[in-house]
Amino acid sequence: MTAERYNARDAEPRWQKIWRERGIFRARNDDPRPKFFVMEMFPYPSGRIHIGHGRNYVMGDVLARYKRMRGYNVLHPMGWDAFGLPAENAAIERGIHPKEWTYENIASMKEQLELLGLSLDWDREVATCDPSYYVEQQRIFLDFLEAGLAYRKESEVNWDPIDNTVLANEQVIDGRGWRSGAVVERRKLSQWFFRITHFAQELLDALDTLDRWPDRVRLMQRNWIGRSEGLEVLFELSKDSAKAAGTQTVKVYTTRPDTLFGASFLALSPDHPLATALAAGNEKLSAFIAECKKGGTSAEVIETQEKMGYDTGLKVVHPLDETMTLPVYVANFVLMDYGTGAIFGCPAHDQRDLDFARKYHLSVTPVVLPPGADPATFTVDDIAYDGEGTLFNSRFMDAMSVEDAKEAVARRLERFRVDGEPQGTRRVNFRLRDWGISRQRYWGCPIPVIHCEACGPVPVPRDQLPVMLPDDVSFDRPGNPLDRNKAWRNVPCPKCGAPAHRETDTMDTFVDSSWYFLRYASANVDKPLDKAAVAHWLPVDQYIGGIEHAILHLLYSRFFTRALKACGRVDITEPFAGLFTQGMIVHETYKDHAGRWLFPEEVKLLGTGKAVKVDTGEDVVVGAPEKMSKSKRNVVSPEVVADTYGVDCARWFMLSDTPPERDSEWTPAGIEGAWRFVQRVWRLVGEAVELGTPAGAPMPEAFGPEALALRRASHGLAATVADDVERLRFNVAVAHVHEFANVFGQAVAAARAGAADAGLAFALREAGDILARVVGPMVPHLAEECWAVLGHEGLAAEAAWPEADPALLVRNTITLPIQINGRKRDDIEVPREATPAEVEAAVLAMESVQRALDGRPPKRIIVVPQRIVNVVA
Ligand code: ANZ
Ligand code: ZN
Repeated sequence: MTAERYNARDAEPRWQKIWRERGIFRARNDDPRPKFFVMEMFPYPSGRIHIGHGRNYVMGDVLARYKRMRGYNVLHPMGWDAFGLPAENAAIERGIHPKEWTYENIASMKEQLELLGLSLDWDREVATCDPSYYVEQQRIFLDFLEAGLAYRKESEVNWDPIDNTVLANEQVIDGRGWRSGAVVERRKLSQWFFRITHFAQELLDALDTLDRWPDRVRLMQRNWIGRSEGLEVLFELSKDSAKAAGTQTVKVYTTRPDTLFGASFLALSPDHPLATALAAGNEKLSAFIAECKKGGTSAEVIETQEKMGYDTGLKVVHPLDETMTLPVYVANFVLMDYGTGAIFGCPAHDQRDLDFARKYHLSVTPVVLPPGADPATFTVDDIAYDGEGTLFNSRFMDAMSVEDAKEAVARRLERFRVDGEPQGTRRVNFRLRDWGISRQRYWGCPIPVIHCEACGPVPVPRDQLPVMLPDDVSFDRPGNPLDRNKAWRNVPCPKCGAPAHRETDTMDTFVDSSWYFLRYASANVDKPLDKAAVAHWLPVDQYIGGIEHAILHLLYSRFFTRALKACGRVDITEPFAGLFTQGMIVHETYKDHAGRWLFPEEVKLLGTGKAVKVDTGEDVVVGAPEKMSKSKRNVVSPEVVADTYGVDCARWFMLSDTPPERDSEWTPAGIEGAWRFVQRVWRLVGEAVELGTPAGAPMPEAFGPEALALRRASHGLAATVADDVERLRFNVAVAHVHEFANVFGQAVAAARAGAADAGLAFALREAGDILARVVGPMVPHLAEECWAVLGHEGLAAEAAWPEADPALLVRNTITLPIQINGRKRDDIEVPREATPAEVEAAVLAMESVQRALDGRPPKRIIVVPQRIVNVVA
């Protein structure tokens, strides 16, 4: 008989070795079976992983293993998002070279991932910092450049005036440089951009086709792309102002032309050409504009900073009433790169405008009346009204709806002419900006361009790619070490041969992650972007990752496939057919009295919410469960779990109880429950071996009730877990396995009690065979061990998913007794999920009930769900 206990510590490494040696997770491009491409977002090699990182990999792995058993040619690859700032920080703080730091982390994290028993094709592993990866990225850059999809323009960066260096947004903390503490300024630099806006409408429209993406993610993308339909309106400067300004008109963009009679000012962006022109002779205004540029470039900074304005003294004429004029301000909340860089402000109906108006004592005239409000008394105090309503205080628009008023103004202003131009022009705008990819950093993919004084930016000839990152760099001074590396930087111009210099900016690391899934498909180093291989594997059937990437990464990837298609490099448009965003793993936090965070293994839980330190017995402060993170030490390492319980327990636990999209709490009780379950499966399979028929025994002619019940449950399990896994309802699959284990246990007890006929023996063996395979994707090591004791030759990982016999699929019905006037008269079989009303109707239609009622309607009928039906005649 089988060993008493399942010994995961012995079994897990043994099976992992066998999987590795037989290379069973390697995917071949020429495999004739239908393909299935599943991947999880690749990790940043930051150090070591904890169990909180593992959940999405395990989910992807369950699907990969399941699909393999279903006969698919599965591609389940892994790689490393290996460029980025933390490697440079390690270099600065600890003097270790970014490359060394990164590759060491990759090595140890790879070991940890292997420990989790993931069925990955490591032959296709990529690290984005490897020249064999980024050489193709440089070719792609040149393709984009040739196609006009990459270009150069001036743009703002965060500038640290003490360290004299450009900062990444995450290096700006509360408006100050992370190292120097200096107030960060905005500076203009010439930078590289990808023209993602070229695809704005398409990226938006195609969201409708992504029906296997969460609605939430699609909505976030839709808002990010931010299509809006509005009107460009020309405001004429008053005569004196026009003379002072040297221009006749200012063009604004508005999505609310209906509120024009509520306008109380015009505002220009500090970067608006008119503001620049006015500042030329005006020290105060230049100082104000300089002030606006403090605090960094991130959207967050710009949106939350206090509204500031400068009154230029200029006046514009109201386009619908030439007797009215409005003051013109320069204001910090108007962005130059949206619309026209100028707005009209309507304080009653826009919060920013209202804040601004209150600060500068401008009038607030409501023009949209909320439903049910009284026009005589309605006012706006400190909350602008941006809802629907009826126009008032608006002359020809009075009593119109917002929609109708927008149309009425647009029609009117389209007809008016200013200098021969229509005063109003309908315009569609997108919030989406072109993607600035230049980073003034060392640890990134070099941009393959050489700057020549005579020729301008010249692409590096393709036969000179890759432009390799130099290894000899120092981080002893702030700034980008590539700028200081003369030997690398100074090169002759490829065009004219004159002395020139390399582009020292590197690419945003989001570029690296925008096409790695294509690289997985083309695993051949000589053909890193193989059209045929991409056509074979793409789109990714199931992509799994965190919601934090819902916008940028996914949008950039969707842009990349389109841009590559435009360059003739691939034939696909959408990269990810299915997307799933998993919840996080959370864990309690522990602190000692000195306020130091403690690791869970330093803490002994006493139940009742109390805990003490293992070594000193000192009380520990237990905090609420939070996302596992290194900084709070509330992490569990895969090694510790593997050593104590085995990774199958960890896998089982991560899949249990909580729906996969929700956060799940890691608890000692939970992992112990998983351990007991693993042992239980092992025992049940052992019983099946002992009490069941040998492998391959013929099926008996007939089955008794116990055998039939078990067979129905086994086949039902195969069908329902298949369905659960297909829909990524892993917690439901786990619940179904638990239910089945109970039925299995009862059958074993019956067999032990003497009911062991040939039919039951067959059913027990079948149950063991089915159970071992059904749990295989979730607890793969245990499954192998079970499969082996059941006497099978091959690997469970390569076994076929058990086909459920339709004849045995139990219908999901229940039988309810029917009482009439307190006496049981009959039974009724109804679907388990039938509503009381449905049950009632079915009962009343029964012949026996109709007879008992003798043609009269019942006085009362009471359905006790799942229990009984009482009819009072
Ligand atoms: C007048 C107005 C009245 C506006 C009102 C809103 C409410 P979306 O929908 O996102 O496209 N706007 C236009 N260009 C701007 C810029 N460069 N920087 C900052 N704000 C700008 O937003 C369009 C609205 O945002 C426009 O409509 C404009 O303010 C403002 F009751 O015009 B609105
Ligand atoms: Zn040149």
